[in-house]
Amino acid sequence: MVRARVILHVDMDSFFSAIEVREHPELKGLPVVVGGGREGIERGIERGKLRGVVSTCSYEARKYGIHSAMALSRAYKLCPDAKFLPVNMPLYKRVSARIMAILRAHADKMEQVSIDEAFLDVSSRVRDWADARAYAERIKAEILDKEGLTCSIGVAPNKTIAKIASNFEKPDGLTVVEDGNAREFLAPLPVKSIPGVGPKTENTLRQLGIQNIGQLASADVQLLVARMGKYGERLHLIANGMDDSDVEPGCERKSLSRERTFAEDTDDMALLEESIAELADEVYRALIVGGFVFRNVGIKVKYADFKVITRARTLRAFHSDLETLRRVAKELIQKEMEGVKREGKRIRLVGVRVSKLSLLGYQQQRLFATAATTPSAD
Ligand code: TTP
Ligand code: MG
Repeated sequence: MVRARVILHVDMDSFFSAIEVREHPELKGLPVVVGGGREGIERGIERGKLRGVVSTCSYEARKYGIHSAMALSRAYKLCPDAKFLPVNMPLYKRVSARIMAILRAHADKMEQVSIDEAFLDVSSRVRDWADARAYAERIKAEILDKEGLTCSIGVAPNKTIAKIASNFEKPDGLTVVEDGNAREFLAPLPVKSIPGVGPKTENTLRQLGIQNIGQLASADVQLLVARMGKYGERLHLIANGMDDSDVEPGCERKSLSRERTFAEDTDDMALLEESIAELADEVYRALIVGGFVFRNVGIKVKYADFKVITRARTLRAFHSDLETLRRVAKELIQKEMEGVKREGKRIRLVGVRVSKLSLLGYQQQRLFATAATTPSAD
């Protein structure tokens, strides 16, 4: 009988590009880069000028140094022979929803954290760590059988270690960290392997002579707290293999927003609309990575006198497309500016925000279940 909790973290391997390779088997084994829109890719390849950023790429393409969020033009320079494909979100969303449904069926509790990633609490379903490994192997086999895709799974007594473990042997990995081995497993890893530790925290820790998790585990907790407050205490616990955060079903994030301050205050409608459209694109990219759908779109305007207004509209149904996001944000700014034009006010900052979020998989299941009675899109 396992007394510790058994948590799985499942993360699909090179998700968007693996789906493309599945759909186009002739791409298997080749460097494949997914990113940008169809127009940008097709015209760009002719002119050698691709527009947009890399969403993801195959492991073969990663050998050339290509990675997510890199400009496509740079990826093209690194590997001109790679196959460049536009993002096909509707397809990836359908695949994601099916995979999340498979995972949900195997867990006491499941927490989807992005379009291709979830935590599963399987404590009541396995007898011991050997059984937990076999359980994770069965999940991998089922996803491969039903969807033709590989994933990596970390099995551990808590969420943080499970997440670190799923990344340990990627792609097609399976890493089991038993509760008794947690500190030993973590010790040699660099502190940046802890989810949430970025360059800033890494730098603070380096100044304290701490580079790997083992050093963090044996550091003086008072010193960490003095430098980093409560977060220092949490990091110390994590490094010692402790994290009692629960697998929480449902959507924790409430909203997503992006804003921009103009170099000079403006009332130029074309510039405002263009900025709103670009901010909507940025929000949309964050929605994709998070696997969210939205039901409320808002804008924020800060005037030259620093007065801030927000305007928002709740839609009748959940949406996940860029067109709706752009259209509603544009209508809101146009409406706001109609009144303002007459007063001759200038604008210092604009922002776009989506709220009333839900997770893609959850919503699609609900939509399928109630398709006959639910009114369609707003
Ligand atoms: P990740 O799980 O971060 O990456 P991945 O699945 O492509 O590769 P890995 O094997 O390392 O897990 O992200 C999941 C998907 O989210 C990814 O396939 C594409 C999308 N995505 C973006 O569109 N932009 C981004 O910047 C990132 C990080 C991901
Ligand atoms: Mg992934």
